[in-house]
Amino acid sequence: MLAELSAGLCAREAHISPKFLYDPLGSKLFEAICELPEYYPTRTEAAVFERYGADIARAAGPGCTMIDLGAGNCAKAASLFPLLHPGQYVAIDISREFLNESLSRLRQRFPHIEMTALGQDFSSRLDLPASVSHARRLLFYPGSSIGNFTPDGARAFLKRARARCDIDGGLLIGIDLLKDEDTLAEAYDDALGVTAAFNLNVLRHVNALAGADFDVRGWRHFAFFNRGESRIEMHLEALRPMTVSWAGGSRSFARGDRIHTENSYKYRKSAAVGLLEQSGFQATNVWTDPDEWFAVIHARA
Ligand code: AVI
Repeated sequence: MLAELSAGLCAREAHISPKFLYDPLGSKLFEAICELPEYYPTRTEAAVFERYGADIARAAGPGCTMIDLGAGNCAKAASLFPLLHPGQYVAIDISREFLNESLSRLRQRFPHIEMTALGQDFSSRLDLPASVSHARRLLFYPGSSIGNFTPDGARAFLKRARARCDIDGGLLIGIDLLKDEDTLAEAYDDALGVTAAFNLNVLRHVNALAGADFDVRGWRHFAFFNRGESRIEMHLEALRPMTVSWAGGSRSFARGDRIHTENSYKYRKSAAVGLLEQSGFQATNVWTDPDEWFAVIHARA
């Protein structure tokens, strides 16, 4: 982790992997982002689940083994339990502690579903223990988290995930679609500054992880839509010249220098389907909201 952080901070274009945005406070700030009026993806995806729940359940088939990639508070999966009736639910996220809290609440509401929590950075490797049934594995990857990979990274990730399914397996994924740039820009730079706090918090996390001495007040949140790459980019911009040190390294930043912290790719509907097919999946259904802002796709493995 230290080597990864150090390499990113020393790179010609300094960067910090977006996975470091999610310490306990970062996860809470992300939950708050999902409540913001500007951040349309969460509510738009929820509306698609709500409207097409019965169709989604038909496509997924009954009694699946639901594997939730990046489960967080498990709320999205839980909202689908009454429709999908999974036989087993496997919640995977970086923080197992957070998952255990969520699962203990869910076990009371759904005592007939066997539930397992796995603390794993599944973005680089997906290991499922032998206790996870092979029957009808349904990979559940909502929230357009796939957008935080580059398209190449997304294909590599999807191929690895698909390799964990047998022929009766599938994928239920949420993908954010390309839309007008003002809507996109506001979603990543809200009026309350919650996204700014989420982004700046990565510096506190890096201070804790790498013994760094970032002064959070010396940086500002900067997000914009990069049209050529079809992605929102989040950066942190230095407000004054400074030198930052961490265990095993240091770097000087001039005023205006940036650290790239996240990409969030936005796909056209056809490109979203293409991404799945290039990864070996066969899309069976694409559901969207009436404005086509967000797509939920079911694909066979
Ligand atoms: C988790 N991920 C899909 C979010 C996104 O929209 O890319 C993370 C996020 N970054 C800023 N706001 C939300």
